[in-house]
Amino acid sequence: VDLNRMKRAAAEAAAAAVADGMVVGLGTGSTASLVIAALGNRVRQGLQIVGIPTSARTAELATQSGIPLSTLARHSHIDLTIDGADEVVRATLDLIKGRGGALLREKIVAGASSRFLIVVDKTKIVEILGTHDPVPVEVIPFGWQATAERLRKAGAEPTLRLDAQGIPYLTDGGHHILDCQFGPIAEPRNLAAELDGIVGVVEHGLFLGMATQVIVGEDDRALTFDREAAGRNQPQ
Ligand code: A5P
Repeated sequence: VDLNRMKRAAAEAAAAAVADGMVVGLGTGSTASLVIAALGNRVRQGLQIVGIPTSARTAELATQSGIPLSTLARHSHIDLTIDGADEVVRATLDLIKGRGGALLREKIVAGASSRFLIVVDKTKIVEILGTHDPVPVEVIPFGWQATAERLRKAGAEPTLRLDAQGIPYLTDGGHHILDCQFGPIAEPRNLAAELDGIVGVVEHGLFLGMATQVIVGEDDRALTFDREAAGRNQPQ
């Protein structure tokens, strides 16, 4: 399978959903990077947008692509955010995110957006969250071992994420990430509530009821799945 082709098909379909005058949340990861490149091309052809980046890495990429950037301080309302995901349940559009380490800013930006559009290749589609991927949990470095113990009691097998040099990974917010293997997650809402209640946890990668649309790249085609508007955008 040619993953890049699938990612590009989804990314280009998503970039086409952006219109003049929009405030656009810019996601993080390889698929989101393809969206940023496609938007950069449209900006060069005259599209007028401002981007709100979800990571330092994305801010750099967007700047290189010629997309003007802004902040939530200046634009508290975002029209459309386009981001990748690590796992997607097609029936509910529930997600796991955060393999790229940007989950906290991604969740803040998504929560401030009218529409939250996800771009993935078809390998990300699962029946049940947790099938392939751990849930990334962003934690305060102070006492992270105690937080890991609490997560273990909640059913996780936590692993401290390391960077390429083998030292604990630091997020843009200066936190660590515990990649928490739960196995298939039967009740993601219960788990999200439990994680939210653990002291030392800053945020987790369960994005439930937030995505309004998912575009799935399948070879050269892009398939779109919508979610009803009811009850959306409640960050969990
Ligand atoms: C970043 O923190 C993640 O939430 C990404 O959205 C996710 O890892 C997707 O990245 P790829 O598009 O590179 O798979």
